[in-house]
Amino acid sequence: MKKLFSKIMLAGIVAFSLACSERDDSPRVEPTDVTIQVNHSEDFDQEPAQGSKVTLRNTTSQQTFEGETTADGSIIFEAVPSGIYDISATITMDAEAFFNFAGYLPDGEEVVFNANQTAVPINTTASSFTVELLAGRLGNLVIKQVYAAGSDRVDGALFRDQFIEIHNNSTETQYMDGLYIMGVLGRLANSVQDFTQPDGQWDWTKSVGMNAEGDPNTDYVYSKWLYQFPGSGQQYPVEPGASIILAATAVNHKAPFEGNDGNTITVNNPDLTVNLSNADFEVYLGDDVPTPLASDIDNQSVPNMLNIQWQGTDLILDNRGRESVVIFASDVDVRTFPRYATPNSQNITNNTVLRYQIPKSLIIDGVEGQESPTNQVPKMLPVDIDAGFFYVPGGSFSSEAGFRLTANTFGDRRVMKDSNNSENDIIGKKADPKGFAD
Ligand SMILES: [Ca+2]
Ligand SMILES: [Ca+2]
Ligand SMILES: [Ca+2]
Repeated sequence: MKKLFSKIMLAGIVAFSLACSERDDSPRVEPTDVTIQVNHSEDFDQEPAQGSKVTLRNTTSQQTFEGETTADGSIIFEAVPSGIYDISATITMDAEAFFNFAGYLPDGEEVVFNANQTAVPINTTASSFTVELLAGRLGNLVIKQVYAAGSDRVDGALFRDQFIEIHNNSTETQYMDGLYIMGVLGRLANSVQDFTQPDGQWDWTKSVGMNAEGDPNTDYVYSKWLYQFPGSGQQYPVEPGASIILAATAVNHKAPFEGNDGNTITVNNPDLTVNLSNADFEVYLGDDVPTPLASDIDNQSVPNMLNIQWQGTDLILDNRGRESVVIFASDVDVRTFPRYATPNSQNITNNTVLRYQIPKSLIIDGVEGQESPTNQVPKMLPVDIDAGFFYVPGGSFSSEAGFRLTANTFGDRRVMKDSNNSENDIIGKKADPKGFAD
């Protein structure tokens, strides 16, 4: 037994000596220079990640090497003893740094990316590694296009061709199912009254029966119109970089179509309007209003929104552009939320319109439209939802939409600019369903 052991030992020493015959006293744990390349994932086009903190930890000795990647996303650790290592990389970006990198603001104050590879053999023949940073879902649904102006009263489609487009600005598939879209009620006059705030906006603290946690004026928005997307959970996916169209009425407005009254609805100049026959959703109020619009026809191949509250007899947006739109999610059915009358109505009757009170914290995205910089109504959205506003230079019936700009393209994923300030993010341009502003 002892003899056999010695023979194996001897054979081992001989083999080792042979392997190291070119060098004299190389240690068994031969050091090597190790290169670690840190990249972002495909969501961000595998861009090199500058400033990532990288750690190598020997799983036996616990010896640790740390450093930060340079501009090309790499770092070199010198004289790392051969062995088994865990490799990790991390980078934390505050909201501003992430905006500079991606072109849209993240949900929280900061974003943390991580990469991990465990039990990696490192030796003279394995000394170069690439790791990929991952994070949770980054980004959200954003309102990409608001077409409120409509098209020429004589030659176009008036307001019946209006639509809203919502874009998945995130790194993961999202679902429209059950989300809400709402026009925010604002006062259309600047005059200061005893029921307004100093800027002329409704002072909701004076609404009959107001009872809300926090500030009714700054912590909530109130409904002008309100619809819910249909679906049971995962029926209506939107891939990263893709979008959906919510049409007032999902028909090709460029071509003649038959209205509810049997008469043909037509436009003189098809170039002024849009084809919404392939819209993803539409509003249909034919079963809800006493006198439906002739143009409000129900395209059977386009799912209808769930109608909660409406303004007029279809999804009719303010053609002068004074329209603020928010999308929000709520686990609790919004139909059970408190409702209030505007504070100028102090005698509530059966005919008083009550407005749903929506906590600002539920809002996924919101954009504020105004008629023009020189003709504004009181600000409708809290500044942390939209610090500014957009408008269309052509004004009413100009065929122009508020159109969100492109920030970046990562692989196939087109990312819209979102600084939560429409003044920087949205321009006025001819409406183009699923097109791009730039
Ligand atoms: Ca309709
Ligand atoms: Ca339909
Ligand atoms: Ca936003």
